[in-house]
Amino acid sequence: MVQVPAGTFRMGSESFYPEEAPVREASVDGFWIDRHPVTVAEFRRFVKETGYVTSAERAPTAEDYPDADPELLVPGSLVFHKTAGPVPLNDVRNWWEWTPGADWRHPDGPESGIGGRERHPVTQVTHADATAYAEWAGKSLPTEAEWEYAARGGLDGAIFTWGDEFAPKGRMMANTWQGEFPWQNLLLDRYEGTSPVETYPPNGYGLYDMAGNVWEWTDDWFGPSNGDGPACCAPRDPRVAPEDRFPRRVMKGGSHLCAPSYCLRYRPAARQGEAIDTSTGHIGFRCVSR
Ligand SMILES: [Ca+2]
Repeated sequence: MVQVPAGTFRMGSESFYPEEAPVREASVDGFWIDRHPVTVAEFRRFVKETGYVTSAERAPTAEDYPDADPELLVPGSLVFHKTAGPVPLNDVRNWWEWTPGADWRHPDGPESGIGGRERHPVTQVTHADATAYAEWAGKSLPTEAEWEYAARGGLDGAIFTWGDEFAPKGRMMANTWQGEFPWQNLLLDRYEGTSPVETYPPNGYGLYDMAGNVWEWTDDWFGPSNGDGPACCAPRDPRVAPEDRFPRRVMKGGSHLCAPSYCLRYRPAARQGEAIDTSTGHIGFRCVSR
C-alpha cells in the first residue's frame, strides 16, 4: 500500500458532467491505499481461504426481484459486447447484456475464463463482494473524497491524474477507449478489455490505474441530490423494477470503456452511481487502511 498524507483539495469539476459539480474544498485525514486495484489473483486467494461466493454466483430470490422474469433468477452478471457498427447511444442495453454464468471467474460470460488474467483487476464484483474482501484483508473501501484525493496524486485541480493533457508527447497514460464507442476500438493503448495492473505510469503518489482500466467502488452513497449525467457507465440489472429498488454507491476512475466521444470519465473528478446489487466487467475496487 501507499501512504497518502492528510490534506485539503479541490474536489469535483465544473467543466464536464453535472454530477461532478460544484467544485468544493474537501479534507481527508492521512490513510494508506492499495497501489493498484485488487487483482484476480488476490481475489482468488480470498475466495480460496474463505469459500466466499460472490453475488453474481448466487441465484437471486423472487423476494429481491419481485417483478423479474423467473427465467432471469439465475446466477449471472452484465457483460459488454462491442457492436458491429454505430448504435443509438441513449440505451445502454445496446452494448450491455445480462448474461447467465458470468461472474468473476468468467468475466465475459460462461465460456470465458481468467487464465492469463491473474494480474488484471478482478471484475464482476458487487459492492458487497468488495466489502467482504476488504474485511477479510483487514482494510476498508475508500470514501469518495479519499479516492479522489489519492487519484489526484498531488496535482490539485488537474483534469487527469497526470496533468491536463490526455496523451503527453503521444504517450498513453491509461487504459481507456479510443475511437467511436461502442463499435470501433482503435487500441492506441493496446488493450480492448481490462489490462494488467501497473501497465501505465503511476500518478504522483505512486498509484497505478487510478484512471481507466476499471471503475472502482467507493463507500459513499450516490444520492439523487448529486444530480445525474447520462448513465452510460452504470448499466442496471434488467431484473429490477422499479429502477430505484436498490440504492447506489459512488464509483470512480472510469474504465476501458470510457471513450471521449461518449464518456470522458477517466478523470479524478468523474463519478457514477451504480446500484449495489449490480456487477459488470468494468467495475473493480481497491482498499484503504486508516
Ligand atoms: Ca483500451
